[in-house]
Amino acid sequence: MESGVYGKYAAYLPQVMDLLANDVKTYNEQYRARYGESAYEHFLYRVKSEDSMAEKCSRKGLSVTPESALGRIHDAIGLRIVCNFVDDVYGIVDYLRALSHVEVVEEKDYIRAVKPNGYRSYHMILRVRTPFEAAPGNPEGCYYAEVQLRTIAMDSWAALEHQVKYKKTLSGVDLALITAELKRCADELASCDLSMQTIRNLIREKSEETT
Ligand code: 0O2
Repeated sequence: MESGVYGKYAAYLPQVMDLLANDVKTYNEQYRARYGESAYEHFLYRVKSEDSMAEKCSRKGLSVTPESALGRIHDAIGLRIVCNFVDDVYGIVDYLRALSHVEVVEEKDYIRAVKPNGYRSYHMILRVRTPFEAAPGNPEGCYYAEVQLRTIAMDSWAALEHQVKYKKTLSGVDLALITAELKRCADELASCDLSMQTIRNLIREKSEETT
């Protein structure tokens, strides 16, 4: 039965996701061997449900078809990598850019170009060459995936801001005040991320001197 928005391509999506997830895990093993610690604090990945994807296609005025879901929209596969330190985010970005079977088709550095509400994160849209049949309209064997990379601080901020944005029951609260407070928190967290990075660099320099 191929009634969902992904059609017969639904079966390939978890496999494509696992290919990419394994790349990230391989990087982490190399990083661990070098530094004795993990490159990320946690790493989540998912295939967007067919219902959510069908809703997104409709919302964007696209036909509810595999062509739209896998060719016009690029986050059927989503990976979120949450790191302890900002440099680790950029280390993983460089690694993904260098993969021979991956092409970066879009990048948004919301860490350097912070969104006005305070949102920080690094977003990449990857086109992955796979052994699987591609959806009509896509280059042969190609699937898209969205990768979001951020620090733990950025991640907890985004979760809280998401709640504020989507909670329908926030009547009676001063939304302007909450928005301003969220922005202030985002900037304070960014300042802490910077300080933590500096401390980590110092620790690493010292331990390299003594080994
Ligand atoms: P959904 O339904 O999960 O996509 P799009 O092309 O529609 O995916 P856009 O705005 O072109 O969206 O891409 P962008 O800016 O890279 O954002 C993609 C995703 O990043 C969002 O998915 C959120 O998960 C996250 N994101 C972006 N901006 C914010 C923000 O200000 N606050 C929070 N908490 N998350 C953000 P969607 O759009 O939520 O939905």
